[in-house]
Amino acid sequence: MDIIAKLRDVPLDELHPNERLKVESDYLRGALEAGLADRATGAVAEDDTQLTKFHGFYQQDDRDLRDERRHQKLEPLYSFMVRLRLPGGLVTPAQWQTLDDVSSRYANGTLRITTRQTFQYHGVLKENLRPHLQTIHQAMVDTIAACGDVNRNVICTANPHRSAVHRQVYELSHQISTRLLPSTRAYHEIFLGEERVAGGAEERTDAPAESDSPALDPQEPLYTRHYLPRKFKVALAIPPENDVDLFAHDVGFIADVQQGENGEPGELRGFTVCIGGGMGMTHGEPTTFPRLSDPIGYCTPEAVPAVAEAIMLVQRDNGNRRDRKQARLKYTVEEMGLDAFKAEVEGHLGEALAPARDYHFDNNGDRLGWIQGDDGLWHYGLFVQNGRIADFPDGPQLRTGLREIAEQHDGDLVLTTNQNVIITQVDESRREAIDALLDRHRLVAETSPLRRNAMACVAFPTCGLAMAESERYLPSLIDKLDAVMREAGLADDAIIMRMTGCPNGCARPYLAEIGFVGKAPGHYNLYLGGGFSGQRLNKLHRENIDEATILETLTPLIQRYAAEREADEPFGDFVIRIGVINATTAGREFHEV
Ligand code: SRM
Ligand code: SF4
Repeated sequence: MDIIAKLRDVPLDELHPNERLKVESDYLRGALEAGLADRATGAVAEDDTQLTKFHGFYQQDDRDLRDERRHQKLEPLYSFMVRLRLPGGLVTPAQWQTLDDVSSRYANGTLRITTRQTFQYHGVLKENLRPHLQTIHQAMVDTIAACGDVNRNVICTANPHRSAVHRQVYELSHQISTRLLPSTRAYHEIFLGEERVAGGAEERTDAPAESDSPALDPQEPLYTRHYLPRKFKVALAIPPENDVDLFAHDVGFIADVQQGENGEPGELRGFTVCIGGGMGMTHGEPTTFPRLSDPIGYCTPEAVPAVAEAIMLVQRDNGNRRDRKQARLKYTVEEMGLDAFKAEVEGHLGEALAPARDYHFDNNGDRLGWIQGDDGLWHYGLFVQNGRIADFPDGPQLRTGLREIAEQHDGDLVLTTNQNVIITQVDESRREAIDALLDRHRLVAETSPLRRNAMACVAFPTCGLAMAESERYLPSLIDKLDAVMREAGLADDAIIMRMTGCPNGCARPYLAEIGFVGKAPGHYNLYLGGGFSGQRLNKLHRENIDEATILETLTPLIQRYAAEREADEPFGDFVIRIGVINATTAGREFHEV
């Protein structure tokens, strides 16, 4: 039964209030036009704060200044976070220069690489939203569906220029993104000045010629005016690299590649399809939990966009629309069972998926430094601490340096899901020049493997959900843990460490060997035992601890790891083997000791 049939007899009042907002929004227009014109406030209307998400931006206020503004009887200092849709993370040098320009013209002068391979801007004032979106539109970049209850930025193993298979997988990320775009013209009308066509939204011009889905709603054929119950995320990975953390997403496609010479990928044969991953949970609510996706079958490369669409339609029609905390696809899978979900997917496809195939991942990091692609060109993976591209006083001049590289180099720049950037397509003869630029702007600092493998989410001061610091705090905690690692003789070892300011899991902390999740200012839950290649969730070890207790807890464990580990044994496996923590084998058992 489709969504319209299912929801026809259910009064909207029985569903989550956001469901009414979507249905009554006139296909995501709401009162945004009037809200943008209202100069009396830096905010938009309350209801519209939900709708802006579908267009790629969030209303926020500076949390550092909240109390001061309240005392001064001023409204909070509202601004917007703007997130780009950038499937596969590729930015041309010309686009980079435009994106860099707008960061100082309309935002806070920094660019933030996200854990989903795109850029975010912070501090965009309401009056600057239109000029911001119009400028990036001229560079062929948009923010459509970057947030909201729709398919989000599609991510894939980084760098299409590394091999023919990387290119094919990157192109699939674009095909999925285009196919699953909402059809409404609201974005073009409200932000880009397009005239509204009488009668409402037009059919999208980039829609696939033969969509497999029934046209339930001519204005919004895939989503209908109900859109999805919740966000929906797709990732594609090329083993042995699991840089995208494949199992953390609603849908994951694992490339099945016939190995070529020198271990580089050869021919792309198809994809194992996984469903039901997700990270978010709520402290103290055991019915919410992170979950890793499960394989449900295998498909050809050509079938990938249709399979992604079919899975999205099953989630659209079966996801929980009463309780947003239970609305992600991972809970739909738990509720329906994997087999029933799969059967509905196959119903949409009109054929059965082939059996899933074996795969092998051996890491979930990025390949930093110089590597050579299969066409002989070189690619430089540059570490960017927590993805923040800025000029740091006494530190790397990341913004200026990368800007200069974009001006002087004609290869693309590719963002990674570990918040780094790859300078691609460098000819042997140009390597020295790039090295000189990296040096001049101090872009390549001496960093430990611990730091290079760490990620933190944004958290304070912009994130409205943060309970503790993350991006602004993790670097100093790593200074201290680096010292512990050095003293233990582990200066050259990598342990995957991640931090978030709340349990929503934006830096995928439940996949880390050591995960910190904010509980209150200065206090974190400490999780241990994640898999080194993103194949196993971790588990709670200590609750609500401060920095002193973090160091007291981790120092002896790191020392024991140095003394007792087996050859090539990752830290996450070690803490399980010595009985410090039990392995988490299924999301629903995440909270069990
Ligand atoms: Fe996230 C909400 C930042 C990746 C799970 N996330 C937010 C918001 C928008 C806060 C809010 O709702 O008010 C954060 C904005 C902070 C700011 O000031 O910029 C935010 N999420 C981020 C980013 C920027 C973190 C980063 O440091 O890079 C990432 C942007 C990704 C992108 O480009 O699209 C980001 N968020 C993730 C991921 C990782 C991923 O997708 O691979 C997750 C976990 C995976 C998942 O979805 O299960 C994630 N974010 C959440 C959740 C919890 C969702 C859930 O199922 O419970 C929320 C809260 C919500 O949706 O209600 C959230
Ligand atoms: Fe904000 Fe929490 Fe996401 Fe961090 S994990 S960006 S604190 S929502």
